Amino acid sequence: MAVARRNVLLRAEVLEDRATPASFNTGAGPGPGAAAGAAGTTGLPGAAPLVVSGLRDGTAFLYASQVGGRYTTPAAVLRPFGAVAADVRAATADVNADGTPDTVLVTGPGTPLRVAVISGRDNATVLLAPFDPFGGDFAGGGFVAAADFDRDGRAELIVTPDDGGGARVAIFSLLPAGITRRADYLTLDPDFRGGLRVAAGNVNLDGTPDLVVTAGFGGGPRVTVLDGRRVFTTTGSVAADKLVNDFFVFDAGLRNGVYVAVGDVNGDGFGDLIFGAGPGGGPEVKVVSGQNLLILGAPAAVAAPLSDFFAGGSAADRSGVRVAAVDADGDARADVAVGLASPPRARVYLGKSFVNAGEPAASQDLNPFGGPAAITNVFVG
Ligand SMILES: [Ca+2]
Ligand SMILES: [Ca+2]
Ligand SMILES: [Ca+2]
Ligand SMILES: [Ca+2]
Repeated sequence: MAVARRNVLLRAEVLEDRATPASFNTGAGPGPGAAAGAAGTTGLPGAAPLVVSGLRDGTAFLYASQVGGRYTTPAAVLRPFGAVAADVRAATADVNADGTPDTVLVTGPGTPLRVAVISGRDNATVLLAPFDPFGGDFAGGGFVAAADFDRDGRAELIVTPDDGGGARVAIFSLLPAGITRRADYLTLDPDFRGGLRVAAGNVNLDGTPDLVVTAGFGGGPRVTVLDGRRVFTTTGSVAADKLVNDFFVFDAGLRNGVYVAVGDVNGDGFGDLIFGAGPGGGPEVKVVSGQNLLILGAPAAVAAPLSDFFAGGSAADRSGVRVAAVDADGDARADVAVGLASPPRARVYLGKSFVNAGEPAASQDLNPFGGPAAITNVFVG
């Protein structure tokens, strides 16, 4: 069976002439004289796109990376679910093994949960038409990550429910025969009803991406790290299937959950865990060394993070901060994108700009939302 390419629910437009300037905070990073390349849809070779979303109209803005690791103007607006009154969340990875990262999207709260994949080749072709990953039209929203666990070139889709959906993880492969469920289990705390957030990246050095899940709304800042070699076979709660024991990354008394991403920020080969405080908390970002996590254990690694700061410099913002590991400049260090609410924007820090535990002096702010839109949650992926 050919991969479904129904276009009925897709709206994508190329925005090459969209005048949405990005702003640069030039600390130790690339100077203002560094030329930003012409905005294109393919981006810098070796780098990957960034997806920014948060409008409650089903849209996501895709930025292609440009010279110097910059994202200039959106190359496309993705709207695979049509005109839904919900935000969307995204992740990027090569889902169909054509060498180009694709965009995996999931709906937020307020509409029956759907997941879709848009080809990165043209940011228009529907590789996977919207489907219900859990069945039952759960309307509480979800989160997605994408990583190639079985290393066949096709990134798996990992889906977790948002608030009200339980501690559930479902993993799918988009095979030539169609979408295939590879795993579906409860993890972290099977009794928890606040949903999970999810990320994937190779934390140890075995070349297989690992799966990191964190508690959602109402949960403590608890983290589970599942060995990527066991994500298809684990029951979700066996210690031997985890790289480390579960741990708390912020004060265990907090009840906002935590956002998470995985990327090798310091370039030592081990994927690092990038955490963002949940809604209700300040926009605290904490980067924990994957190597320290594995060698020293979680308490020591969390106590001495690679980085720990309030994004945007304000602890007064109480909307939390969503995080993503991206590859803006194609070097060996993961770059970090965060979603901030006041004012709504995404901020991107290049990995090389992390020189101490404070907020990197150099960053780039992106606001694709068209003015002071009333957005409380800015998502990055
Ligand atoms: Ca692809
Ligand atoms: Ca795969
Ligand atoms: Ca691994
Ligand atoms: Ca690392």
